[in-house]
Amino acid sequence: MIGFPTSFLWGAATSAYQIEGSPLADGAGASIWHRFSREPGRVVGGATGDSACDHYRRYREDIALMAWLGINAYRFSVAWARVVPDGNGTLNPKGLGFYDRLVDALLAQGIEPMLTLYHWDLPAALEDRGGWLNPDSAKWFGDYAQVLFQALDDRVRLWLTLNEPWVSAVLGYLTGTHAPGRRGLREAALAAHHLLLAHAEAVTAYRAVGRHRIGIALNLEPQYAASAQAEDVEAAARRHIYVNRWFLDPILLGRYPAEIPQLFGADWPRRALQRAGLIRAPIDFLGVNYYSRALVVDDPSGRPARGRLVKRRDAQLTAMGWEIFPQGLTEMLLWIRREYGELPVYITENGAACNDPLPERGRVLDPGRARFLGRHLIAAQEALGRGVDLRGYFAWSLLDNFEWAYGYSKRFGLIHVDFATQRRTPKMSARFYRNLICRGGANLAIALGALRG
Ligand code: GBH
Repeated sequence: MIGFPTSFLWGAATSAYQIEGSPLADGAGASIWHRFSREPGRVVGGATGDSACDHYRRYREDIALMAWLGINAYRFSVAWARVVPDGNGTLNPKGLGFYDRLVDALLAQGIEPMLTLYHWDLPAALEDRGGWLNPDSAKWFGDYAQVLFQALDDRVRLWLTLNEPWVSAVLGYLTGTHAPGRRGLREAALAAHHLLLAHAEAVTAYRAVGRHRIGIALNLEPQYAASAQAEDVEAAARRHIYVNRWFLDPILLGRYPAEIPQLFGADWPRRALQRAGLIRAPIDFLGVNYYSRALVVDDPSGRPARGRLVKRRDAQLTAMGWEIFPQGLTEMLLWIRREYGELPVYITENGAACNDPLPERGRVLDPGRARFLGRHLIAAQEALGRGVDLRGYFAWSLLDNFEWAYGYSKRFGLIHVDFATQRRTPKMSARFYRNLICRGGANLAIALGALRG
């Protein structure tokens, strides 16, 4: 099996609202997650990101941990409302200053920053103007992106426009489980469309002023039929279009899959879409967030793809209930190349929630997470060997953090965080990853085999 290239990026990822805390510090505006988490019943235990990992104040300590871990890249996101408190309008230099110092501190440790412009924390002031349902939202995002390009493109060489716009649209506007908590099929389709236009707006702006590379991070999930029955096979095919192609096709091919308007039926906002038109703005690389696969059965009541997810009885699940399925990562990477052609790819997120034991004598034994990472890295290596232009891997997440609607009840970190004291303890999985990075990914299978517990 071929090894990882020497230029490979070994990274870890986080996002602003999930780790920073101090959401209103230094003149920042509130975000939709700041608001949403305050609504009763939205987040497990009524948790908010008010403190989270206190990274806003402890970023230097966290960068020291990154240096110990040996990662040569770090993916983080910028809180839009820190930089532009009203979302569109006056710049807040203090908010921008935080990211300016963060980038400098990363570079001083030889860590390549990968910056996500939007990881779900829309300024609340923009939500008051309709949020992603407002056709002006693409322009708002483009203006905000410009500010960051101008401030940081001299030092940031890897940019991502949006994180998982599918999740923003579906969980935020269809199921209502994420901010802003709306529930309408038509709204989800419209929000998705404006998110895509926002992405294109930022990419187009980047071509005028940027000197490096820009892409987008998508949640991609292979869809398997739960049985060989034609109904289930067709349901899986519909969900594949809904989960994977809905965003990939417009971004890479400049048009929606023909089946998408059919899936949404009367809720497809045809008039609005016709007037807006779709912009295809070629990206420099694709970010793939991979966690699991889906097993699908036909279900006429499932909106909009008329499918429902099931679990195999013998499936290995993480603490999120997501099946551990590394082979799906190889298949997804190969499918992307087959379908859309040669394209540089980064795995921008991959990780597992586990029921970790509490730290004991400075140790946290999480062999399940170490095994998860190792097995997915083998799957990544397999794709590399089969010609995929894979440039890097970012473990989700550097730290235990605010897991959206699950609050602090789910832990994804390589590093344990005691949220009462903010004490950090690297887990066994962090040591596993550290040793692996140190060897440049060599002897992966042997390291995996040596894991106990
Ligand atoms: C990522 O999204 C986020 O980027 C990150 O912020 C978060 O902390 C991390 O994962 C862990 O949750 O059953 O059809 O609704 C999660 C990606 C996409 C994975 C939707 C589960 C379920 C598909 N998720 N997917 S469906």
